[in-house]
Amino acid sequence: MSDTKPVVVFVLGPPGAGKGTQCERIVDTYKFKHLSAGDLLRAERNSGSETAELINGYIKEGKIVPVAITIELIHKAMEAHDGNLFLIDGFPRNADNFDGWAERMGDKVDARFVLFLDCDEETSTQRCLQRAASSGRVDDNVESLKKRHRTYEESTMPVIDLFRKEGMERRVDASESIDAVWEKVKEIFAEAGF
Ligand code: UP5
Ligand code: MG
Repeated sequence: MSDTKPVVVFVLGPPGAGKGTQCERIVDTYKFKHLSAGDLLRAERNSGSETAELINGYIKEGKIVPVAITIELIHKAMEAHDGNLFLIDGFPRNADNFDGWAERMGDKVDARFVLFLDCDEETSTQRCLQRAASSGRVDDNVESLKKRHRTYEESTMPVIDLFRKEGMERRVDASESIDAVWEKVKEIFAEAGF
């Protein structure tokens, strides 16, 4: 992490909306560091650390891992990076995440906006199921997906509403093609001066 306050853009949206896909393009074009909270948690789970089993249980059930664990992983990953631009993908996902971040990181970063990739449940479920054969994810199955969607509606949508009230939400219709979504994402990043 550099000496000036790190710039953060959050990326939120339902499971399979294309957060990771669009983040890859943002990284290539705007030189952000991509930190997917889900990827960080899966890596921690695979490391066999003392929290591994606990994390796996939450992921399988589509529940949100206790905030202290997630923030610790994000903070460590930020400190390990030299640059100043961070895309935080899939976080904050509930009120606890939102408050925990505000308390621990709020005054340490310059949070610019939230890219909200929005699409309906049917579209996002189909995308995750298509990906299931290659993803190896314990939560890419119909049962886990239903739970992930309920968690998204009950816990994450209220957080997106909070960002909207703060004027930080930038919504894109993510049900379009990857290229069409990318065109809209580029407009948002250009408008923000990146
Ligand atoms: N695809 C992408 N865009 C497309 C498009 N426009 N048209 C057609 N196809 C498109 O994309 C999913 C699939 O769709 C891919 O095959 C892609 O090619 C295709 P992807 O970019 O991977 O979507 P993404 O939104 O990143 O989906 P992901 O499954 O990663 O979203 P989730 O939010 O469900 O998963 P995440 O990894 O963030 O979290 C997983 C779990 O970790 C959570 O359920 C929770 O248990 C836990 N978690 C926490 O507890 N706390 C956190 O802070 C974060 C995660
Ligand atoms: Mg993802």
